[in-house]
Amino acid sequence: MFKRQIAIGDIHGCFSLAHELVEEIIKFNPKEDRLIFMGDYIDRGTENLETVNYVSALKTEHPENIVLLAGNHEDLAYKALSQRTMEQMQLWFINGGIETVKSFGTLENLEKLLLPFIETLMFFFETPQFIYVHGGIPHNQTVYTAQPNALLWERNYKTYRGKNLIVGHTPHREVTKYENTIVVDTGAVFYGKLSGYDTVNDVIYEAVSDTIMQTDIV
Ligand SMILES: [Mn+2]
Repeated sequence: MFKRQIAIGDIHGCFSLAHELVEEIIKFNPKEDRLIFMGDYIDRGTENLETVNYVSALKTEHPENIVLLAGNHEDLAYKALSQRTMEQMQLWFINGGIETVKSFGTLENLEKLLLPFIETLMFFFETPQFIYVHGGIPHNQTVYTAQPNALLWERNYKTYRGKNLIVGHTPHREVTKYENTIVVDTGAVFYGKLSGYDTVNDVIYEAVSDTIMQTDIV
C-alpha cells in the first residue's frame, strides 16, 4: 500500500509554507504516498485562496492519495457564509475570517469557490492504526456517535483514551505525542512552522518561515 502516510497540520492561509512542505521537503510521490490534510486551510494567514486552490488541485489530480479533513475554521466560514447572521459573520471575522474575505476578494468568490470546497471535506479519516480528526473526540463518545462538528472543536488530546488519534487544531512548538494522541499542528501562522508527520515510518517533516504572521492564539 502506501509507503508513507503523512498527516499535515493546520495551514491557516500559509500557502507558501504548504507548497514548500509538500513539494520540496516531503517531495510528494503519488506512487507511494498518502497525504492527510488536517483541516484549517483558511483564516489568520494571507494566502487563503491560494491554499484552497492548491489542496483542491492536489485532490483532483490524485484523489486516491489525498485526504482533506475539515477544521473548525471551515465550520466557522461555512456557517457565516450560509446563514449570514451578524453573529456568525462577526464570530468568523474575529477568528481570522477577515483575512479569508480579503484573500477571496468578493462575496461571490467566497460563495462560488469556498463553500463548495468546504462541502467536500471529511470530518474524520480512519485507517487500521489511526483515526485522523481535526480536533479530537469528546469524552464518552466515538467518531461515530459524536456530533460531526464537535470533532472539529475538541481539545482533549491529553486525556483522550482509545484508538490512537492524529489531530491538528491546538498549536504546539513541535509535533507532540501524548498517550493516545499525536498533535501535528505546529502553528504555521503563529510560530511559522508547518509540519507533516509520517505515521508509517515515524518521521517528521517541517517547513519553517521566518515571518510570523500573527501571535494571538484563539
Ligand atoms: Mn482548529
